[in-house]
This record gives sequence, structure tokens and C-alpha cells, in this order.
Amino acid sequence: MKLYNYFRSSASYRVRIALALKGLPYEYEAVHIAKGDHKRPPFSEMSTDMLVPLLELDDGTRLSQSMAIIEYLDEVQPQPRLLPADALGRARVRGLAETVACEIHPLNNLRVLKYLVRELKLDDEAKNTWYRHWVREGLEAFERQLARLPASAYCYGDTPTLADCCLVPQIFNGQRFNCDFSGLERTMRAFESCMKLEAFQATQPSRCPDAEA
Ligand SMILES: N[C@@H](CCC(=O)N[C@@H](CS)C(=O)NCC(=O)O)C(=O)O
Repeated sequence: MKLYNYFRSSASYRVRIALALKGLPYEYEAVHIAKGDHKRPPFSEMSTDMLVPLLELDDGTRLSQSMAIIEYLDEVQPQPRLLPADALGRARVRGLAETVACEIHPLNNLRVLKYLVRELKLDDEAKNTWYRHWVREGLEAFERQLARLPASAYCYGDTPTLADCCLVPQIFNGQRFNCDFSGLERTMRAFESCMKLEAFQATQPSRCPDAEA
């Protein structure tokens, strides 16, 4: 398999974590989205949405959207499971994962931040205030969900799930923008548990082949 991705892309990092947890080998294909390489051939010709990540399977089939990719991987390589065996557990994990992937991330990705600056003429400080506001609000909702679940090392239960695959990259991203994580006790405990695992450590942005200082 080939993973077209970018070291700082949190949606890409989600998939890198899932591949690492499952021990699936892949080729790392860097797409420099900050330089616009995702909008130019060859990537623009292979990707329908011109977004990373894009996973190319061994037979050439290409999959987009990190959540769909991770669910696909979980179905074809079920161990270790990233979604619980029971329907209620899956709903809980998806609820947490989507809080990050659908509520926080779409407001803060590269094209939205660029639009705020280039088209709406916000300065850097205003852009960063926007970013921090939506991350904080989303993570507070995430924390409230965790607070209603039984105590656990990770977001849900004693092994990492899709929720952790989404949470950890979001925290990394938030750290770059100096977000306030105070009081998010369960959330940060889950983050810290994940960061004790090699699958999360080895795939973090600074350890990617295309990492920049
Ligand atoms: N919902 C998509 C989001 C993909 C996405 O927005 N990727 C970002 C990087 S994290 C990207 O390619 N951005 C390019 C741009 O915004 O122009 C997923 O989960 O894969």
C-alpha cells in the first residue's frame, strides 16, 4: 500500500496511527500541501477531493477520507480492533471520533485558515483566535463525553480505538497553535496513554520522512 500524506496533516496522522497499530506496512508518499502540491498533478489527478490522506491499495484502488480509510482497514485487518465489538461501544467511539473529525477539524484545516487570511483579510492573531476557539470548544465537548464513560486509560476502554486515532493528532495540531488544554483531564490522560505506545510515537509529525524543523 502507499499512503499519500503530509507530516503535519492531522487527518494523515490518524491513518498512520491506524496502520501502525495494525502493523500494516506501507510506502510513505509525501504531498507538500503547504506548497500546494495537492492541487497539482500528479496528486490532483489521483485524488477526487485533492486532500490528504489518500491510501492506494496494492491493486491500485484509491481510498480517500481518513475515517473511511480507517474503518476499511479495521474491516480487512480486524486485529487489533479500532472499533468495539458491540453496537453501543461503536456508537460511543464514533461519537468521540466525529467530535474531532466533523466538529473541530473542518473549521481549522489549511484551506479554511487560508481563506480567513487571504479572502476575509484576518490577521494572524485573529486567525489564531479562531483556531483556538474552535479547538477549545470541541475538546470541551469531547471531555464531557469522556466524563460520562467508565474510567479508562484510553478514550474508550483499555485499548486504543478510532477515537484515540483522532484525538492525538488534534492535540498535536493544537499544541502548534498554543491551545489551552487546561482542565481537560480525561482527554489529556487518554493522550498521554497513547503517547506511551510506539504506534503513536513513531508516526508523529516530527518523525515523518518529510518532517521540517
Ligand atoms: N475529512 C477529511 C479531511 C482531509 C483534509 O482536510 N486534509 C487536509 C490536511 S489535514 C488537507 O489535505 N488540506 C489541504 C487543504 O486544506 O487545502 C479526512 O478526514 O480525510
